Amino acid sequence: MFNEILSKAKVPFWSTLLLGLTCTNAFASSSTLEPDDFVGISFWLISMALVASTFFFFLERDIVSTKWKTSLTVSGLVTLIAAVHYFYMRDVWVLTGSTPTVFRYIDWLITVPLLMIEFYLILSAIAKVPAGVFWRLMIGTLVMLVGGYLGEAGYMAVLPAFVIGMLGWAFILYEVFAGEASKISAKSAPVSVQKAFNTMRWIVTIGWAIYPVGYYFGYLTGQDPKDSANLLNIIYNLADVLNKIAFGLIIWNVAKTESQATKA
Ligand SMILES: *C/C=C(C)/C=C/C=C(C)/C=C/C1=C(C)CCCC1(C)C
Repeated sequence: MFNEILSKAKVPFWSTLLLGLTCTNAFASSSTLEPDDFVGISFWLISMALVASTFFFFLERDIVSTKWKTSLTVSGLVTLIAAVHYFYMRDVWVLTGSTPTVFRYIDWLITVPLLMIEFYLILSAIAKVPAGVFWRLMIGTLVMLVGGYLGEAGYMAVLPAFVIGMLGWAFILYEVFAGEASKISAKSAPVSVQKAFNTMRWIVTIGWAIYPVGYYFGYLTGQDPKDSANLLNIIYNLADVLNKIAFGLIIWNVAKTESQATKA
């Protein structure tokens, strides 16, 4: 009987179950959240928005055609991984009032490469993409994050670390605006995919620019450390909403539109 249930249950069932279990973690602690701790409140809000987005992306896999399913899976994984890290980050912040740098960077180290994979997938759904595109996006990501971490965790002076991070990001921007990835999109993609690709690269430009702004206000203004920590975390949190949830919604939108177009 159990086997029968196992074989009949579809993917959304399993992901929903898994998420349900994950959510129990969300209620685990942080009982000391103060009504005037706005940074703490933002951690809470975003944790929940990330959980809801994960449900949404996994369930919506059902309505798109096969070649788009992986993209939605990856979007859901990004918000799932971030949700779990937000539970931990929220606790560090609420309980100690300090910046949860390690959890933040572990999260980024997994989710930023996944977002880069989305670029690759969205192009792969319509054209053959050389592996070099993928590797260049990965290298840029690593340089950017290692630079940032060395600065934020105190292994290096904050300014040179910032410069290293900026160089990694510049390398990614070059690839998506002028490199091979952009040429493939311009040459072979249908209009809706080109539009999505275009929006995604503006997210990587404008949306991602919010992070170095956060770093600047967190470490480079010479202000009171408590104010700097507040600003740093609120700016990073807002940036995550845009770059994880909105980014996923753009992909969901193009996947849905393209699936309907090819069905008709
Ligand atoms: C879901 C998380 C995302 C999309 C995180 C993105 C993070 C960045 C774009 C970080 C960029 C940084 C620089 C460009 C300069 C150095 C400091 C960083 C690491 C904050």
